Amino acid sequence: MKSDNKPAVCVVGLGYIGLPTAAVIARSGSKVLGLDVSQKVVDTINRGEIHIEEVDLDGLVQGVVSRGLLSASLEVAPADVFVIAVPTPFEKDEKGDHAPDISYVLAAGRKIAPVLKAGDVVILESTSPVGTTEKMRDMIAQMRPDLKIPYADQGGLTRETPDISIAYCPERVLPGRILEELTNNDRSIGGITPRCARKALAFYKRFVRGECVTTDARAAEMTKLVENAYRDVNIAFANELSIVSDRMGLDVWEVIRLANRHPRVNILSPGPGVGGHCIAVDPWFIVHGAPEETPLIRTARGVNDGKMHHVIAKAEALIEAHPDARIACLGLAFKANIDDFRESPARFVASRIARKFGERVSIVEPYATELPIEFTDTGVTQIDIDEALETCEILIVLVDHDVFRVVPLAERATKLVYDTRGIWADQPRVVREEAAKLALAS
Ligand code: SAJ
Repeated sequence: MKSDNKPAVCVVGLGYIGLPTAAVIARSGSKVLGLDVSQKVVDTINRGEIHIEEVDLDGLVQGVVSRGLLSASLEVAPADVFVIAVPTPFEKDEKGDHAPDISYVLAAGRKIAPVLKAGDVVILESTSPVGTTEKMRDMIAQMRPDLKIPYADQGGLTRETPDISIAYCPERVLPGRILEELTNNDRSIGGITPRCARKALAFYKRFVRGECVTTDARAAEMTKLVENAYRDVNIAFANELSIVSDRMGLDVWEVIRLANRHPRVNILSPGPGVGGHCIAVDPWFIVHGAPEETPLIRTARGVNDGKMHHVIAKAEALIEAHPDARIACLGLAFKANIDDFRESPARFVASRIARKFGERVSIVEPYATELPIEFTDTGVTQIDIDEALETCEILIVLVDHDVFRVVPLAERATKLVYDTRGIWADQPRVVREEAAKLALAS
């Protein structure tokens, strides 16, 4: 590491996590080289622009690029610290189960191995199945027999002082709040050895204000998976309650609001399913690692995926019961106030409704400039919330965007509403059906 104590850093993968991370490290004064496999991404960043949406990221990237602290490239160069933030998707294995694909992590390790030198620190941030950091270490060891590589034998102590340090340190930031959470959240830092953890800790201390807690690499890998599985299981509980409440004619939102008044109960919110790239994915990494021991986590995944089909069936029944009504699906994003439509249950539900009811359907998504590809040729139109309130009798709330949340009761009291997010607690429950029938008849 350099004597001015500002390590040169190489961030591999300039996506939703890698780019903000690279920018925050650059802001702390380190020179950062960002690597990506896409020439387009590299060119965009080198112009001081960004290819993803994230609050305040544009200004930060523009600033650090113009100060010469951040640049992007397709090609690796020597650095003091390497941070790997590449995707770890899953694929269906031969049994139809979800197998984690760590090939991008190993490819990143292969890429940096030739430029590693004594004293370097390699940190994996990608969400990874337990044991991935060790696999990456083994690959680096194979490619660089000239370097002493850390091994956690002898109770975490190595016979010789290794040349390089290797650690796992997962990100735990929320899209939409990434810059703030990157700096303020606590971090778990898992070293292959305690010495590796301390080296990585010294690096994170340069730009993280949250507490940094050290452990070993496998525990840190599992911690990340557990955090998202915990949330998935708890959302599954809420989603199951919503299906039970539908069956029993209860308002699940009211039941949850009341139950949460208990000092030790905190039920999460039902929705149309669980989306995004983390909570719906990471639990499978645990299930894959211990298939016999994970009935709860596996079932939670099934409940959350099943909720999408429950919502589709309920929406279809409502629409079919009102053959003259026009329908507005409110929202396509995977959660509120973001423009991310990948792995979105709202998008899945809306597209099924669009395919089935065609021209009767309109989509409202303030964060989309155009509708995703699967809506092509369905006959649906994209309208704004004002037009939806003026022209549609059925409103299906799929995303809790603020712009939907603030619609006052007076503008929707006569509508037939299926609110999968519980944003309109004051919507009349019994009268609304009758009122809407009258509105249709007039
Ligand atoms: N959701 C519900 N009900 C709830 C909360 C969420 O249905 O009560 C749904 C959302 O609508 C969305 C999905 O779950 O479809 C996930 O949304 P989220 O806001 O809970 O989480 P993500 O996927 O944006 O980010 C998560 C976060 N993990 C946890 O909160 C434990 C984040 O801190 C992680 O960094 C991120 O995953 C990740 O990258 O792993």
